[in-house]
This record gives sequence, C-alpha cells and structure tokens, in this order.
Amino acid sequence: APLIRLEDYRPSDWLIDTVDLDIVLDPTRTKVRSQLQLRPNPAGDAGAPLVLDGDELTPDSILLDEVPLDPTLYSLSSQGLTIHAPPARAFSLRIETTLDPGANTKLMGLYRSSGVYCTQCEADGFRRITYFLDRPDVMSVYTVRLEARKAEAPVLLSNGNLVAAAELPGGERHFAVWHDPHPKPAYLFALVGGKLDHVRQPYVTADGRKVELAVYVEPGKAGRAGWALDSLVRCMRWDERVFGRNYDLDVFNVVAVSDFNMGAMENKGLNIFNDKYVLADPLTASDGDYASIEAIIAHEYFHNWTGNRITCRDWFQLCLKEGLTVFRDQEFSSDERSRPVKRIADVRTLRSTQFSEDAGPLAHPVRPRAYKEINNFYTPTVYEKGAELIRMLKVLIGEEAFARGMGLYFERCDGTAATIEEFLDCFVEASGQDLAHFAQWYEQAGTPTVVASGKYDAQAKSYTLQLAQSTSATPGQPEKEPVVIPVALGLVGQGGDLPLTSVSPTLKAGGVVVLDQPSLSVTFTDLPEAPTPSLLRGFSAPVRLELDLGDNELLRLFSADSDPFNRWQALQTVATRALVRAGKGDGSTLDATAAALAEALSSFLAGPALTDPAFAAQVLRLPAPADIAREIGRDVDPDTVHGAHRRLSAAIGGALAGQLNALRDSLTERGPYSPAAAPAGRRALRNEALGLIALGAPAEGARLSLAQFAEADNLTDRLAALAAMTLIPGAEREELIARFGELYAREPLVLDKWLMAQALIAEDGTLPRVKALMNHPAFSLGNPNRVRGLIGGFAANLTQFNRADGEGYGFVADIVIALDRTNPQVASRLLGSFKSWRMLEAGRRAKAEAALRMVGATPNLSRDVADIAARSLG
Ligand code: DPP
Ligand code: ZN
Repeated sequence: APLIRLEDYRPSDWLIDTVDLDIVLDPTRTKVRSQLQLRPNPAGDAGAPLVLDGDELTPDSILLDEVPLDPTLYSLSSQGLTIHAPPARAFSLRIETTLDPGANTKLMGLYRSSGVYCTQCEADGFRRITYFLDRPDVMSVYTVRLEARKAEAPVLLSNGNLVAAAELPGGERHFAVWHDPHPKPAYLFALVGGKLDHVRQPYVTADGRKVELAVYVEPGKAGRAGWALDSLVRCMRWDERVFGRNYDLDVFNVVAVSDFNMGAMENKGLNIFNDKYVLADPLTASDGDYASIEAIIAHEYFHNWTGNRITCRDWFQLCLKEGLTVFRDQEFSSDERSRPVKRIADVRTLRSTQFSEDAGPLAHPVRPRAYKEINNFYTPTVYEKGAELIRMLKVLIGEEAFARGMGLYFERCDGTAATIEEFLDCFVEASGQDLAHFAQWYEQAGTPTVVASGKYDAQAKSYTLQLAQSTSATPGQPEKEPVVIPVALGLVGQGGDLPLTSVSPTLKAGGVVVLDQPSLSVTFTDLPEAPTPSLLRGFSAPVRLELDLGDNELLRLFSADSDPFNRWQALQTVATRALVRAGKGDGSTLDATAAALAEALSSFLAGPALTDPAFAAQVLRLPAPADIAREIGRDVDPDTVHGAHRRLSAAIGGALAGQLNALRDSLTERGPYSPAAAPAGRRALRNEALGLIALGAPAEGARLSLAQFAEADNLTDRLAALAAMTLIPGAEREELIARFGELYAREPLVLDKWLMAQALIAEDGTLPRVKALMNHPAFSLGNPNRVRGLIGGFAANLTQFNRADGEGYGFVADIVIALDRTNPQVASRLLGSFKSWRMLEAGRRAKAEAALRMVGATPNLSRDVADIAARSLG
C-alpha cells in the first residue's frame, strides 16, 4: 500500500456543493442513487481528471448532466472511478450503485446490525456507499431520501432535519427525507433504518432554538436509555456555559447499535453509538459504565463544534478534532464529578495506553507525517496525548488567553476544514506568545523524561531545583529536540505549601516553571526550612518524572501536599520504585515498602481522607503490573513483575484486612442504587478494599465476596465480587463464575465483562479457559464487543498473553488472521496488543516476534493488519 504523506497534501481539484441521495433499503440489494453537483475548485488544477473514491463498488449507471456517460470516458479500478476529461465547469453526476448491507462484515459503510441498517463512514467508509471525493476538505450540503418496508424499518433517520415523510401507495413502504443545511465532509454522513424504541426530551438552547433530543435503542430497551439522554442534556448546557457553544439543528438523535467497531461516531445530528456506551440500568451497567456513557455522549456531542462545524483539512490533522474534543469531555466530566479523581483516572489511562504506545514500535507523533492506513491512527497518542497538548497550552498561556483563543478559533474557522497551524495561530493571537516551539509537541513522538534534583542551602535559605529533559529515539525519529514542558510545582514544608519566591524568569504565575531547554535550574529564596518539591502538579505535562526524593519525603508529600494529584502520585511512586526493583529480581526491599505503605494507608484511611472516598479508592489502588513492566522497560519477565505485585498487594491487604473490613462496613449503602459520583465513590472504595482483602486474607476475601454478590442490588458490586473471586482459585470461584454467567445469559454487554474477568485471570489455566469460552453461545468473532471482551481481555493479561511458551501469542495471532478476513479494523486493533513486545526478556521476545512474522507473512492481509504487523516489526 502506498505511503500517504502530509507534505503531499493538495487541495481537491473539484468540489461538491450538494449531494442528493435516494436510498432504498433492502437487506441484500440496497439501491443508492446519488446526484452530485460539482464544480472546479479555484484552488485546484483546472481541467484535472475527476477521481472519485469507491471501495467494493460497481456503478449500475453514470449520467453526466443527465446524459449517460460513454464507457470510453471513464475507467474503474479497485480504488474508484476516474472521469478522464470532465467539463471544466460546474456539472452534475448521477450515479447508481447497489449494496449488500447484510454481507458487510467490515462494519464500514452501510451495514446491518441485529437487523438495523446503520452506517459508519469515518475515516473512509462513505466510498463504500457511493463514488465520492471522500476527503474531509470536500464539504457538501446533503439531502437524503430513505425508503424502506415499514415493517422492516419503521424508523428512518439521517443527518439534519426531517423535511418530509409519508407512506407510499399500497401502505407497505414508506420514506423520509432529511436535509442537513450545514456543509459537511462525507465522513459525517449517516443513516439509520430499523425497528427501534426511543426516549425523547425537548430542549431549548441558550440562544433560543427548540430542539427535540432522542435516544434510539433496540426494542424493549428504552428503559436503559434514560442516563444517556440525561447526560446529553447536561453536556449541552455545559457547552453553552463553558465554551459558549449552542446546538444548531432542530433535532439531535443518538442511536445505539450492537455491532460497532469503535465507541461512537459524531455524525452531524445523528450520533451512532456502540450500545455499550448508551444502555444503562443498575443491574446491567457498572458505575464505570455510567461514567463512560456520560463522557462519550459528551464527547460526540462536543464534536458538533470541534469536528463538525470545524473539521479537519486532512486526516493528518485528526488530533485537531480528537485531542481537543477529548480535552473538552475530560473537562466536562471533571466539572460533573471530582476533578482530582478524574485527573488521576485519566493519567492512569494515559500512562497505560499512550506511554506504552510511545515506548514501542507503534510510536508516532500526535500529528503523524505519513500513514498507510488511517484507521490505525485512531490511537491513544492522537486522542489522549492530543488532549494533554491542549491542557498544556492552557497552562502555558493562562485561562483567559486560552478562552479568547478558543473564541477566535470558533469564529474564524467555522465552516472550514482546518489545520493545527490555523488552530495554534488563534492562541498566538490571543496570548501574544510565540508558540512555534510548543508546536514541536505535535511533531515529535516519544514520552520525554524529566529528571529533577534539588538542593537546600540552609545558610542562604534558598533552594535550587535542577530540571533536565530527554526523549528516547522512536521509529523514524532518532534525534529528539527539547520540548516545552510546563512544570507546575510547589514547595512543601512541615506546615504545608511554602511561598514561591524567585527572580528566575522561568517561574511563571501560578507556580509554573517552563522547561524548554535540555536543562535549567531555578533558585527559590526566603525559605526558612528545607522544602520537599511537589513537581508536575495536576500532571501538568505528559512526561515521565524521575525524582531524587527518598521514600520518607514522598510519604511526607502524601500526607502534606496541597495538590491531590501529587498526594496520590507520591504513594504510587513509592510503590512503583519497590515494584520495579522487585520486578527486576531484587525483592529485598519489598517487605519494608509494604510495611511503610500499609502504615501510611492506615493513618490515611483513619483520617479525614474519607471525605472523598473516590479519591481514597485511587490511593488504595497500586500501579498495575503492566505499568511496572513499562517502567522497567527492557528484558522484562512478566512473571517476576506479577509476582512482586501480588506480594506487595497481599502484604498490604494482610496488614490492613481488619481496618479495611471495618471501613467497608462503614461505607455500606443504605438507599437504592444511584450512579451519582458520591455513592459511586463509596462503592469504589469498598470494592478496592475487597480486592486487597482477597489477596491478603483469601478466606475472608472469599466470604465477603460471596456475601456481596448475594446481596448486591447493582452490577458494580456484583462485578467487584466476581473480580475479587477471580483472585482466589478454587471451587467457590468456579461456582460464582457459573452463577454469574447464568444470571446474565441474555445480557451480552454484561457477558463481555464476565468474559473479560475470566480472560484476565493470571494463571496458567486461562488460555484453555479462554479457548473454551470461544464456544460459549454468547461469543461470536463477528461482534466487536465480544472479541474485545474475551480476546482483548486475554491480550491485556500480562502473564498469560506473555506466557513463556509463546502459546498466548500464537493464539492471539491466529485470531487476528481469522478476523482479518471479515473485520480488518478489529483485527488490527487486536494485533496492536503486541505493541510492547520489544521490552520483554529474550525468550518471550523471540516468540512474540515469530508470531508477528507469521501474521505479517499471511497472504492477502488487509492494509490495516499488514501495516500494524510491518510497523511492529520495523
Ligand atoms: N470520531 C469518533 C470519535 O472519536 C471515532 N471514530 O468520536
Ligand atoms: Zn472523537
């Protein structure tokens, strides 16, 4: 496949002003009649051929200005349709194609999911529906007529506003016409047809527009759509208040489908969701699901301005909409819930998904320079690191300039397909600051490491902090430049934060030191006592931090730091260091660390900390074994890392079992289940405690888990009981697994979690268990959620995916190959599980490499899987 490069970008030679689609839905023979109004792009080449994208299409007919196009005037290829010498003026094209939605297992373009017609067009699915200039800088006004049998598809939806709907003569068929007045790129096109129930609510925007909001779900599931609708209302109000953004159509529809490659899609006025991120009730959705639904409903809604009204010029600019929109949804969730807890959760995700990507063969810049398959760039780097760049920008220029810059962006770029440069220009103008060096973050891959050391001069009452940065080489980028790193900091004394006094120009208002050189030092004066530095407060930059602080100083930060993130981080750092040492084979300090951590946690849990149980739950949770493996970074033996993690957890759990048990009792919920942040936080803490007890005092843990399962009135507590029992081998565990499976036999979304809980068991028996579960009646390789639950869960199992005998790799590789024939996107995602193979010890490394080579050598691979295989080995 050819490499597509940012530097080769050229504007389209042709533009499409309007698109009229007439689509007659049929399970195997859907008719698509498309009428396009084209004209030469003044910015393109006059007289250039018209090259329309088409994927797995053949035209039934082509008319140019209503006259059938002579076959000598065009040619067809597997990429599309070329009209060699189109008239050098505006003209119309009418093209008919026939689709088989039932056979579309790639879930790109038009397909059927449980009998519901739906579409997914980002990034390049529209070309699977009709021939088109399928690129985001071609924006058109769409009018869509949908026709179907009433019995099969009583609901017919598309983008924009409904302008007509009626039965057809005979009464068996009907149609609906939708018109979207906002010009949009083809990737935002959508349609839905099927039997669906819905919940709805009227809404009036801050600027007075009446909007009908609706959430559509499979028949019988309307009772589970309320939380999504409620989240939608709240995020719409928030966007009006915080970003001044109002909605701009008369309807906003959300549709949940059960077969979906991604989380959700922001199609204009018609968001289509993986049902996992819509459906919720207390017995089938966990607290985490409620929070994800709220976040993803918000994410897709926020795209209406950051993505749709202002879209991307080309796919290299993907982070323009995704990084910014993730930032916006994180801010929303922070305002709805606990800001520090949200930040901690986001940083955990960033480290586990993005830092690991950045440290391996799939590392790429937030704005890549080249790609073979764009679907492989919907990554944690583009999304999560992209969001971190926006957050740093805000820290660097300040809240007010940031707000002005956003305002400028909305005003200036509205209706356009924009670039990162155009975005940053708005902030240069708003802040008066030069952001050229900051922009390096978009170009350079890899996680910078910041090394910090400090020295107190008692005589001068001054403290000098040295900061140095470096970034390791990543594929294609052997040499790295220093980047602009905002280090938010404080100096903590016996009585709390000390005043920050410095003559250094690198110290900015709000206690931010900007590290924009290889190294710098800054001296703080007027310090009566030796301070402990609290660096990177709120995780002010996506970097690794190496500190010269001892465990005692970190424990002091844990109890005295005013920054909640760094309180949490301090304890994580103590645990991480001990686990890294033990993970490398030196477990000699582990018991002492366990004792110190247990003591710190014990007084923390006995103190006023419990005013925020969600925060306390985060404090109780140690870094994951995979985080430790990544920190070790080379010659990793997963079994040693996992063993160390178990030993530390068990020692803490054993030491605190009594206190944790009492704590659990004091946190028991009395009223009925509510997904609100406060009770969810109490459950999180109770369940975190349960996990520690299960490891530290297994008999007690089993007793508590089984009791909790029996009494629970919600999925969160049932799942936590199941997860705790998976840590305790034996007959009781197997019985609980079986009972859970029967209880939820008809709830595929819950079974996904059940499959995953089993796939994550860190025991040798897990691979055969997973293989057996592939025969479970609920499992299907055709459904992405099932695959992600069972196979994705297994591939995330540090010790079992990385079995010393290599069988874990072989199993996942075989599934990747099988899946690639039907759904390349899901297959390539799964292959991404190999992204950390190079950090393993030699034996496993060789076996992982062999599995990757086997995948890479398979004939007729999709571009998606071939690209991941090649880059993973590169
Ligand atoms: N653009 C979608 C989202 O991130 C993913 N295809 O919301
Ligand atoms: Zn998005």
